Amino acid sequence: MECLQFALAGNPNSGKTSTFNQLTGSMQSVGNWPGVTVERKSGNLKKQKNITIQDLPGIYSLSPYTPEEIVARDYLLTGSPNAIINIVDATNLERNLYLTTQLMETGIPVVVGLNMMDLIRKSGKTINLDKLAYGLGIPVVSMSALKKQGLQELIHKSSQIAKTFPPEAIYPTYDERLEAALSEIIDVLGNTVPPKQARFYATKLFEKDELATENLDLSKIQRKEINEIIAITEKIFDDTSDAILVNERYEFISRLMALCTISEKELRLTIS
Ligand code: GDP
Ligand code: K
Ligand code: MG
Repeated sequence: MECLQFALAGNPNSGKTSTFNQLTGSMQSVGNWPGVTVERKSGNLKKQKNITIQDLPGIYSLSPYTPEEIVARDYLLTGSPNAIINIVDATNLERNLYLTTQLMETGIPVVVGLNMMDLIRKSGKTINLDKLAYGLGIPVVSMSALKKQGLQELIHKSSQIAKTFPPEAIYPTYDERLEAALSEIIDVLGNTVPPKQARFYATKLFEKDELATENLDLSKIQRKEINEIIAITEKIFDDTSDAILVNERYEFISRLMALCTISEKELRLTIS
């Protein structure tokens, strides 16, 4: 039987541990990530022993500012999981999706587990899952780790996407002027990075992420060309590169939110 490894990623308090415990039961092994005192937990599925779940520390982004972010990012770039299960707190959708955009850029297939849906139902709010999935371009599964709902579907979708993921990675697209800069950086990178991770490294180099710059063995000419691309784009946007990217991520997310959520006010207007 084929062995699959899924990484569980999400913001702190999104419900990762609850999901992990439901999926693996007592089949867990606990330790530390190398070099840091961040807890490392992995386990096999209760029902499908060939599937291993790697719990990652709770994070808000893949910018390596905290030990948790470094651990999660290193694992995603070098541990080659077959899929990422991104646990998203549906009651904090907008904020949680910020990490989702970055997870998608790693080139690893992502499934969103839209958790806490029991609370959404109770609140009377609605999230259109089809539209959210359409806008993201990846599967979204409605779930509640607390009520043990949606977990089988989550695993089913993850196994599916791990096996059928198209060769072209799916990731959010931004303003065409930023897209132009990113594809120029990808051209400059050439075969310096694995093709699937080119988008990830292009965004990180664009935002002048020091760890990415250190990790890559770029020539002087490559560095110079990338710096020129960044400088021109900063001029065009009249903003710093890291701010450009953050803004574009939030623009993408607010378009998504407009697509998939209906405010209670709008709902009342349509009813009355
Ligand atoms: P983690 O920080 O991502 O590992 O999140 P936890 O699994 O520790 O969950 C954070 C809190 O949210 C805990 O109090 C959980 O009981 C609660 N929680 C997790 N999933 C759900 C859910 O689907 N519905 C509700 N109502 N609460 C949940
Ligand atoms: K917690
Ligand atoms: Mg936890």
